[in-house]
Amino acid sequence: MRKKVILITGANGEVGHGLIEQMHALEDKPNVVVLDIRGMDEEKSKLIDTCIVGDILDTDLLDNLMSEYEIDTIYHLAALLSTHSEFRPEAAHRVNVQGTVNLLQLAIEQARWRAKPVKFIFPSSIAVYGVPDLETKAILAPVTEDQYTMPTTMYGCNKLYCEHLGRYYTSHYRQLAVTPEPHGVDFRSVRFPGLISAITMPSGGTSDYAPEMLHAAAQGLPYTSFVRPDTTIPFMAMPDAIKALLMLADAPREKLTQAVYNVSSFSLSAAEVAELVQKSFPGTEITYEPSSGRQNIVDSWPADIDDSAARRDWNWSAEYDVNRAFNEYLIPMIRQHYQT
Ligand code: AKB
Repeated sequence: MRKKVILITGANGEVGHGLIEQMHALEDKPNVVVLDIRGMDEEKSKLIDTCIVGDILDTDLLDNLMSEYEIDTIYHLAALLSTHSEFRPEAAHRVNVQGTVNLLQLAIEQARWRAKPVKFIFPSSIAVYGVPDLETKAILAPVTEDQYTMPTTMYGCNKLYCEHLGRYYTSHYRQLAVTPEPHGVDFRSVRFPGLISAITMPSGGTSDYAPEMLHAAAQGLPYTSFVRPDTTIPFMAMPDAIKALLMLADAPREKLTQAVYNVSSFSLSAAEVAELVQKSFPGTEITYEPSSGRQNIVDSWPADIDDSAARRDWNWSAEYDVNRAFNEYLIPMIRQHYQT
């Protein structure tokens, strides 16, 4: 018999770490297998069953997973983020799109073997949006899932396309076959705003100025922001991001009316982030040297997103508004992390 497991790809990133901790804290702990090209930090390795060091583009490796495990749910977190993807667009396409197709195929194969759908949880991003200009951004009401999906980055294009692939694999895969697939992929996606963790630093994203500011201040370092002070996008504290993934994975299938859901908690300008950071770490020097390329990317992301579908279908609500996020999570945890 193959062992029943949850598979997490890209688990050594900031979302993966949070997810692994939460799963480990569950009374009914699942068996967790992680796949990450960088391996797993030692401390987090203790919380999982198996770590496979490898590439989601390695189809032999994925075939081996097939024979060893019964995979019940896949959290497919592995991706190159928006800034990194702009420097290596074709590599980003391979990892972000072909990697996702490989995992979707693994899910389909698994579903056939176990005669039950495999849940496929996919973090998407506000990078799927492309607001045409700052005038439009200034007057936009919170955007719904279907508005302004005209991304300007390779990462945004990749995420948007993979959302569609997930919907396709769930609802239309092999639609012309004589015998339709009775079981398949149960794809569910959340579109995250910029995420801020007190513990881990993101790398290669374009919303990174907010967590970078906070982590620099907590270490007594000055910070130069690569976006203007008025730059505004939605953010979310990491515990809410993990909560969203787990809630969506647990939601009854029949309640879900769409494949992709916005989730949101608070919007802040870079200057407002700086003010909150300086309140807790007085004297931190924060300056602004906008880099035109990255600025344009963040300017194309909406200032706020509408998450009413997630609220309606699976009772989503963020636990951390801006005050709770800073006063009860980010500041105390980051102080502990850096012992300041
Ligand atoms: C990035 O900046 O690329 C990510 C994202 C908004 O998805 N943090």
